Amino acid sequence: MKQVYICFSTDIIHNGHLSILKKAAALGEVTVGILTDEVVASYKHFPLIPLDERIAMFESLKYVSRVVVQETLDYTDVLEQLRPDIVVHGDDWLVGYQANIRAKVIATLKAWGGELVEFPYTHTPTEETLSNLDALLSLPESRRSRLRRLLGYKPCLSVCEAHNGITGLIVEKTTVDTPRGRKQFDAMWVSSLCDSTAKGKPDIELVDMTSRLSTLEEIMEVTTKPIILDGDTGGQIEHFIYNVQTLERMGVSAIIIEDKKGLKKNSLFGTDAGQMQDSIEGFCAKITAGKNAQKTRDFMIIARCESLILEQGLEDALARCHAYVKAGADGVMIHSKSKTPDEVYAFCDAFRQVDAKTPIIAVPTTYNSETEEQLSAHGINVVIHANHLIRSAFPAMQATARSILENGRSKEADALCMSIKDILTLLPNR
Ligand code: SPV
Ligand code: MG
Repeated sequence: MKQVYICFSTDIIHNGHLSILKKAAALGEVTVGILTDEVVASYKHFPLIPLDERIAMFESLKYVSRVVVQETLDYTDVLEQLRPDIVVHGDDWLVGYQANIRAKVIATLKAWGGELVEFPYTHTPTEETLSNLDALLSLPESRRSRLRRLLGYKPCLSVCEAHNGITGLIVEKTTVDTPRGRKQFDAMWVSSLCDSTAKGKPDIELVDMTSRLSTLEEIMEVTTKPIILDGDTGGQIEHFIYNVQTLERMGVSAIIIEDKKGLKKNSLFGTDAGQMQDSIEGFCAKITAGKNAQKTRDFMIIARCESLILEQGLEDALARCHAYVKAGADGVMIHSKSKTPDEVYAFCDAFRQVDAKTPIIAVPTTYNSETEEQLSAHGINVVIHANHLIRSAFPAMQATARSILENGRSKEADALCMSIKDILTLLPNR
């Protein structure tokens, strides 16, 4: 009997899947490959159904003899292991980013005389309806837990700032095809700097929580990715515990609070701003109160250490972060305004000798020569690109405003703008 291989990433099995499986079974004994959660999340969306349940779903089908895990979008490794006679696929991968994958399948199969059999891809009404299930990803229960789940299987998450609906959509939808596969952001950072700047205000906890929550609402209405809120100092403990519960209820995945007190100013001012660090005991009490207040297991409270910003040294940063983890913090963010990554790497290397698993978060605004890959090699699990959408938008908007003033008309500014047609069709009607 011929050996047939077919790969799936779907959360739900509908008629179209059953029909192609039936055709595959008519060709021989069918092995189904299931893409891992990580691979599905990287090229499509976060899977609603986790890998082990998707495996069980396919194992129970009469057309399927066995199920294996396919660990990359590229078929080469799995095909070389299984050496099937036939690979089955719909004919929907002739163009687009999958065309390369298809070409490699054909080349790999050649080595043992295998063939690719493609069946016409049929869009069914059921499939259309089920694709709306993506909307479930934005529900609080589903969205909230996703940051923890991503941290569970991805060594390093890439996070970008969003400060309103449109920037949320940019973080949600932007994808790039790289030689190593499709890439997209894993989560959004709702920065205090960007949220304040977008409202024309300084980053001093002047934009109050009610206003921050309305920014979150605006972003959450149009996106599905997990959200990390920059919670500044977390405020008074008595207020913090209420805010934790509100954020949880909304479906925010994590809040990061920093160990400063008094009038908070942006960290990148460093020691010039005369900022005060909280005591270890004071900040630990805030973390513990927040952890005791939260109602779900999913929500994360991440402690941000300002010792390097305030030039208190590596030992102080380490002592504080270990204490914060003991007090219940689900992760530590080590911040730095240095132009090189040296002090952050020294911190990470020393921290990891004592604590192998607590997630480390970094914000490489000043040391941005480092790639996510280099940061990850030092044990950093979340890289936040904290302010880049607003910083890139501002000069673009300013140039347009100047051009209109200088020319007394907007014709010259057309070159700086997207077309009316594009802006009108940017957002699909829902
Ligand atoms: C923010 O984005 O608001 C931050 C990071 O807190 S930083 O601006 O570097 O302090
Ligand atoms: Mg901030």
